[in-house]
Order: sequence, then C-alpha cells, then structure tokens
Amino acid sequence: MLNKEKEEMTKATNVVEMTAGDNSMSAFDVERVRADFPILEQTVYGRPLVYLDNAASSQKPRQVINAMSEAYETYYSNVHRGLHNLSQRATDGFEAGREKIARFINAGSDDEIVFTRGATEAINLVAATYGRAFLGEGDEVIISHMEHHSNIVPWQMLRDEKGITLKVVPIDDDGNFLLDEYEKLLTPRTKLVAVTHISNALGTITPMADIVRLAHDRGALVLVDGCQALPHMKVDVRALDVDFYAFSSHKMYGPTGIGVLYGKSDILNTMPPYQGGGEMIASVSFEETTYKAAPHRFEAGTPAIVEAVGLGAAVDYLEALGMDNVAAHESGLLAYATQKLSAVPGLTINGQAKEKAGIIAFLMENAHAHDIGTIVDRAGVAVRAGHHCAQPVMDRFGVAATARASFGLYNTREEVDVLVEALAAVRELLG
Ligand code: 7TS
Repeated sequence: MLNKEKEEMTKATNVVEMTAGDNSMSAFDVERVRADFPILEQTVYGRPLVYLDNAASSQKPRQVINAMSEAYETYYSNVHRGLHNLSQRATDGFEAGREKIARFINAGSDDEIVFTRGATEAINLVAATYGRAFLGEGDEVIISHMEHHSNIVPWQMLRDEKGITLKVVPIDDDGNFLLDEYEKLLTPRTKLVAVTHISNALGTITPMADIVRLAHDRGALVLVDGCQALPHMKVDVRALDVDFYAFSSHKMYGPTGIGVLYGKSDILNTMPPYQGGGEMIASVSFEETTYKAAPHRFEAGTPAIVEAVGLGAAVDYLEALGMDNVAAHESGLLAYATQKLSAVPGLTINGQAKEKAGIIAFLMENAHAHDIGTIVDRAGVAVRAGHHCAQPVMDRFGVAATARASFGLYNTREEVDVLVEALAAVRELLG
C-alpha cells in the first residue's frame, strides 16, 4: 500500500490499523464487524437501531448464535456423566469453553476457571465461601465508592453475619480512584480488597496494578469486578497478579446465564463449597461426603452447558478481532463522543477520570435522565437511564439518575452523531 493511501486509511473514521506481529484481522473494519450482528440490522420506530447500552448487555454475533444452535442441533446432552457419544461431545464443548476463557485471561490453568451464573454470583461465591470461612469480627474488606451493587451488598451481608468492617475508598469529582486514600485505609486487619476494574456508572478505569501491589504488600487478597473491562481491553490475570477476577459472559458478546470466577488454584482449593449437590463431590455416604477440587467443588448441579459453548465462541470472536484493535476502536469512539457531547448546550458529563473506558454518563439541564432515554429511543437510540445499580456513586455526585451511552466494538462515529442529533430534540422538547 502506498504511504499516502495508508495515511488516509489510518485517518479514516472507524478504521484502526493493526499492530505489527498481531495475527488478528488486517484492520479493524467496523462495517465488517457489524455484519456479524444480525440484531443491528433492524429499524426501531422507522430509524436504524443505534445500540448504545453495551454496559448493561452486549449483542451477540452470528458466530456465537450459530455455535449454540449447532450444539443444540447436533450434540446437546448433559456433561461429565454419560459414557455415550453425545455426552462426551457435550463435555468436550463445555470444557473447551473453560479452556478458551483460561487462555483469554491468561489463567495458570483451566482449573482456575469456575463457571457461575454471572459476575454477581461469582462475587457472592467469594463472600459466601472465602468470606464465611476466613473472615471474622474486625477483619476489613475494602471496596470503592464506585462499585456496582453486586460488589457492595454481598460484603454488607457478610458484615451483618460475621462482624467484618467494610471500608470505602473515596473518589474525586472527576471519578478518579484515590490511590493515596486507599493506601491509608489498608491496615494489618485488611483481608480483602474488592474493586471494580472499570466503573459501569462513570467509565473510570481503576489503577489495578497499584491496587494489587499495595494490597499484597499488606497481605490482603484482591478480588476484581471485571465485568466492564473484559469486553473492552486485554486482561491478563497473572500479569495483574489478582487473586480473584469476576465477570459475565453476556457483556462480552456471549450468552446470558453464565459467568466466571477466576481464582488462583491454591486459594480456591482452601475454600469450602457453598452449594451441595451433584458433580461437586468426590464421594458421598450418609456419614461423610468429600469434595472434588476446584473448579468442580463450586459447580454443583447441571451447569449452563450450551452457554459455555457460546462463551467459548465469543472468546474466539474477540481473539480473531484482537483485543488491542477493539480497545483502540473504542478509545477513538470515546474521544469523539466526549468531544461531541461536551459541545451539546446544557449537557454535563458525569465522570471525567484520567483513564476512561467507552462509557459516558451525562445529565442535561431541565431534563430528567428517564426523559432523555425515552426521547432518544424514539430516534432509534438505546441508552440506559437510571442509577445503574450503583446508587452510592450517584449519591456522591448528588444525582438520582444519569443517562448513559456505553460503546461496544460495533459502534460507529455516525451512531454518535445520531445520538447527538437526538439530544438536540431533547433540548427542543424540554429545554
Ligand atoms: N459489576 C459491574 C461493574 C457491572 O457493570 C455489572 C452489571 C455487574 C457487576 C453485574 O453483572 P451481572 O451480569 O451479574 O448482572 N452492570 C449493569 C449495568 O451497568 N447496566 O445493567 C447492568
């Protein structure tokens, strides 16, 4: 390619050049990506759908849908328990999902991947097993002011049950995680630090490497809520040295009903199971039951079999695109949207942290967030309005609700323009 042509291509909207040595697609071509998502082809109220609610849940590419249909049509069966051909193939498909996840996040082994129903269940699992077994009166758990309810309430339940102390790391007016304040909260009684990797309500990327280092210096473990990070950036759990990492499949282009708790093997195997039943035992008699090692001891009952296949297909899809390409595309969108939205009269962005992912929460003068959501919906634009299951951070900013545009790998700058245009209608109607 001529240099000039190359320059034009790098400049062109929505095209991100791949990095040398990357064996993923030759360039991130958003139109090609969009063609993989059948749901995006529709119109809503006669307008092309603009889906900007990816932080709540993302859409599914044909590759994921097809992998799940194929499983149901050709080899569906229960796993781990049948000698017959279908059961073995279903087990292979299910376990391949686990292997793909392990590789995707660079876990040390497949045994470090526990399948759960989602991030919420993954965090509750740690609170209910590690927390109940190893935390007691006066032990401290540190969370941040911008956690989703699913990383607040399980620790409050543990506080009420076991008498632990819950401490909260403050954030500044831009939504930055205050590392100095965090360091001051750490004490020899701190047993666990449970912090989000990316805030779903503000878009802040937390300084995870520093958070982990400081916690480990004091002997505390770290649990990361990675729900909003995994679909948008490369995550290496071993490079980060996190002890637990929780996420949901449905936000990373996979199906609902399945999520993951990554945990270091030596920690997982010290934790007692919390649900008893089939598949998690080594042997059962009325006198005594012994348990399998992790991850199986935490997977009682028939698991989400076809969902694991779908999650594996989502990982294949993301790896083929290349997470660096996805991240670069979305960071371009974030920069563009931030500039465009900031120029809308009367609009304020809630959350302007130094390190941000593709989430923009905003308020408009004289307009309730729900009205914004309803009006832009009429223009085909899907955004979320509300407290985003993060009420404490909304209280921190003195607002009950915000509107939120959150980007995924298939979004374009043209779609941002449609949102901005729709917001002009909000001003006309309400402003
Ligand atoms: N943690 C974070 C940071 C989240 O954003 C969410 C879901 C969860 C945990 C819970 O995930 P689940 O799959 O177990 O429900 N966040 C959102 C949101 O921002 N809008 O709808 C759901």
